[in-house]
Amino acid sequence: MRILYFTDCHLQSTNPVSRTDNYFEAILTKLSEIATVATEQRVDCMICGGDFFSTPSPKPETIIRVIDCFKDCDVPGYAILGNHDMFGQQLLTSSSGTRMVNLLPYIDKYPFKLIDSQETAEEVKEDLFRKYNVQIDFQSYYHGIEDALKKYKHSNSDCYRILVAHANIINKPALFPHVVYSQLSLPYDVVLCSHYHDAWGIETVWNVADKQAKGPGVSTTYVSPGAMARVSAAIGDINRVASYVILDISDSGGMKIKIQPLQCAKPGTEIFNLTSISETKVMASKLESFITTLADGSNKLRESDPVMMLREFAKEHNIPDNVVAIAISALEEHTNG
Ligand SMILES: [Mn+2]
Repeated sequence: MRILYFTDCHLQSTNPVSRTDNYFEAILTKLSEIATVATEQRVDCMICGGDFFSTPSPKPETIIRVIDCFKDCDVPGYAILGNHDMFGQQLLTSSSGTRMVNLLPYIDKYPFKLIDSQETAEEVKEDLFRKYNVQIDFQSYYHGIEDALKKYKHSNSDCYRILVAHANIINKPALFPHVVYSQLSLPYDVVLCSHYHDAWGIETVWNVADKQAKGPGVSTTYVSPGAMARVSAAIGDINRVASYVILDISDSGGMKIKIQPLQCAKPGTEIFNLTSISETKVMASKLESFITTLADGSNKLRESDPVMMLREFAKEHNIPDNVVAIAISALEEHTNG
């Protein structure tokens, strides 16, 4: 069985401030390439790990363009919902039924079946998967998903099990809610990662001592291709090559996993406004040194109101309000010890 996996396309019709190219068209070109690869490589299905859109209310013309990208592709698609696909991290409900994402299951030509299961992973029981002795559990995003994943318990099974969950499943601890590979005790053979945009690559954790062993459950392979979208102009986004995964489970039980770069993805240096990034860095370092001066407080500054001084400094240097707010909270944190 061959599966094409990609995640976090963050399709939106407006251009992120840091991008200099046409972001909308760039993502659609990537989706067209996904459709072509799926057809040419004759994969059995495509899976998207969530955050297909940047909003739960994409415009109708955005939906039409997505349908258009996949019009010549008859490979079945499945997608879970990421935090960007929903409002208030809530399941699709009738009260939120006016959002465009809620209408997608009713559009025959929409190329992805949405699996909105949140609090427990839902096994999608399709003949396609059973034929290959593969079980795929899908779990859309919800608040607290990472903590819940740490408590997952499953019975053993003799089929290959794959988890697709929109959560920060990462390979080392971080400051945001997350679960690291070693905290998961799962019977999954493959975990397809999403949500966290950086790419960690492919890492196998062995569940048995014998590393030559083969068959379901002997190891868990975490596959992190990174987000297909590059929105933020953070270093990770500038350096990352947008990629997808080809997962191949052979009838004899062998598994091959490859992360493939998208041919159409341009280098980060060609799509971001690097001047604005360096200006932001200079601004941030100016603010940082000013905060240090205030926090040291070894002179008459101690007698003054540091927040007021910071505001004056920001005004003088045209520093945006959101940056000032971060600086003030950092200053208060520092002052309060
Ligand atoms: Mn996300």
